[in-house]
Amino acid sequence: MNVFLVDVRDENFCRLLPEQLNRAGSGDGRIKVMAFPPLGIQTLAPVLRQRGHPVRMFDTCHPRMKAEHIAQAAAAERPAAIALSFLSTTTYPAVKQMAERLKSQAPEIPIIVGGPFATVNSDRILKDCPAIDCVGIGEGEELLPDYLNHLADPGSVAGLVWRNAREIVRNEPRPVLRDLDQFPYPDRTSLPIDYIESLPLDVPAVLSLDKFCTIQTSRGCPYSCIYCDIPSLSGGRWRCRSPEHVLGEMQQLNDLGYRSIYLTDDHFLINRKRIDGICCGIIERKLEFKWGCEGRVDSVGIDQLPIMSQANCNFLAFGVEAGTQKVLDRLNKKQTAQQVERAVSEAKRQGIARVHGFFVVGSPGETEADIMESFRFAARLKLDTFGFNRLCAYRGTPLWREYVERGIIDDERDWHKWFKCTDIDPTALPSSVVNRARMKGYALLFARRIFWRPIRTFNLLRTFGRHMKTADIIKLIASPFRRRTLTRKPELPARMIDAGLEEPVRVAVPVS
Ligand code: B12
Ligand code: SF4
Repeated sequence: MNVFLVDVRDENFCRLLPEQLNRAGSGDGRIKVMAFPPLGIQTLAPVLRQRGHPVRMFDTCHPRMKAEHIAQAAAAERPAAIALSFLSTTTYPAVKQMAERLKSQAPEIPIIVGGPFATVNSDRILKDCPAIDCVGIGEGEELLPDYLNHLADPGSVAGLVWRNAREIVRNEPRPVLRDLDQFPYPDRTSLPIDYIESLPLDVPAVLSLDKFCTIQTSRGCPYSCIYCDIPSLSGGRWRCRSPEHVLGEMQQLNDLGYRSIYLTDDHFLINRKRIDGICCGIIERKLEFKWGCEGRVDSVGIDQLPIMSQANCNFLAFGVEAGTQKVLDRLNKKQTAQQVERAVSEAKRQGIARVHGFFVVGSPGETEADIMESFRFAARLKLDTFGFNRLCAYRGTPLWREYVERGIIDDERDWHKWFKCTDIDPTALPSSVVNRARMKGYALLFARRIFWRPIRTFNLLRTFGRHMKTADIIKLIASPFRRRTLTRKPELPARMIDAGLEEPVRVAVPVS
């Protein structure tokens, strides 16, 4: 059965490569986009084909794969179903618009949606958007083929939430996949798009023009940081592919000419033996690509940094989050500043070229002094790059549930929104104070950087300089001091709107 697989993009996280960087333009109609590849549909396409279903893939970052083009193709080709894939809350309005457009053009073609946000909000999506016929919960490898084989009998498809006349039916759940080695490798060749390794910023921060792709070698995470959806998506369990299966895919990527690979695992550094197996394989097979991953600072994998470095790992991102134990504990991070220092130093000592720190500001209970301490902490660490984002609450996280219990969020009316804590939580500092502290913090961090680590700073700028115009590098450095304009901004909770409030009522200023 013919099926369309569509990755619906968040426009804030993809951008066509600027013309002047498109040196390697081959003139074959392929386009270059600064974005992560759509690994969800790339993963599902070959599984569907293996089960006998022809697939056509679309990625809406392509200028000729927008809603109108997909609607035209659907009207001409009449696929048996259209599957829309998307990751986060921020993309839901685009998905809704896409579904409405496709439905108006081809009403008889069923539309199924899936991905992390859809998994957490299935019933509500169906109530909210009549153009969407059903939602697939969780992993799609078995669910989607099962659905295509039972289009006339959706009640028999485990994991499906669907509309039966006006009633929304939630079928029995589908167990999570046990054997992740059983599936074919993702299809990275069908889409006419080259994905460029970049930072998702509002200036074109291209990291390299090497052939780039993502790979997922494990799923899930057993921790429970209050701002993270992953434990609720994975049931708090970590599952992995065997090193042999991963290496088979890596060999294929190497042979296809990929020279830069990013692991999108939620927690790659969790199992020492497995890291060892994968890294030894990369070395033995003489695979040529460089790769990067994310992990916790307290992971056993920190002991594997020497072999990771030998196996061409050149990028490692740690969730540092904050420089005070008080804030780390409030975030339920279950890590200490000492563990952060050890992990970052060890990564640098072992020669990992770029070590990145993710920080958050504007957490509940955080004071201005805490924010400044996070910046001072970042300045002490041997990090190469860092990002300080405002803490946000997404549905499915412990923080969201806390806000529902505290009466800040109305789950029924606010489910499709996401919030900056500073905008809604009276125990968080006001946005204006956080912005001011963040600018001050960045200024301090940059000054210390240039003074204490001039060579590293110069090398980093040189990396950017390889593919970026000087004007853009200046814009990039200035970007923390400018307001970023998102195409979709966080909203306010329904109760605050009812009460005509633009800020939470702060009865007392939080003290440290
Ligand atoms: C890599 C990644 C990114 C990359 C972007 C990837 C991309 N393609 O553009 C970057 C760094 C840019 C990014 C940015 C953001 N991300 Co992000 N990201 C991830 C991460 C770590 C992995 C995604 C991935 O590669 N998965 C691997 C593929 C194979 O899985 P998949 O796409 O989910 O597909 C599987 C299933 O979902 C299902 N499926 C998928 N599609 C369909 C369709 C149908 C019909 C069916 C039945 C099934 C199905 O089958 C697939 C195979 O099993 C996830 C965490 C996670 N584990 O999901 C967070 C995650 C999705 N991101 C998240 C967030 C919040 C964001 C941001 C909003 C962060 C921010 N404030 O800036 C932005 C928004 C980006 C966007 N919407 O495009 C949250 C979403 C939570 C929420 N409720 O919204 C997650 C869950 C992380 C978290 N800690 O909670 N992200
Ligand atoms: S932030 Fe990282 S460590 Fe924390 S629950 Fe999410 S994936 Fe796990």
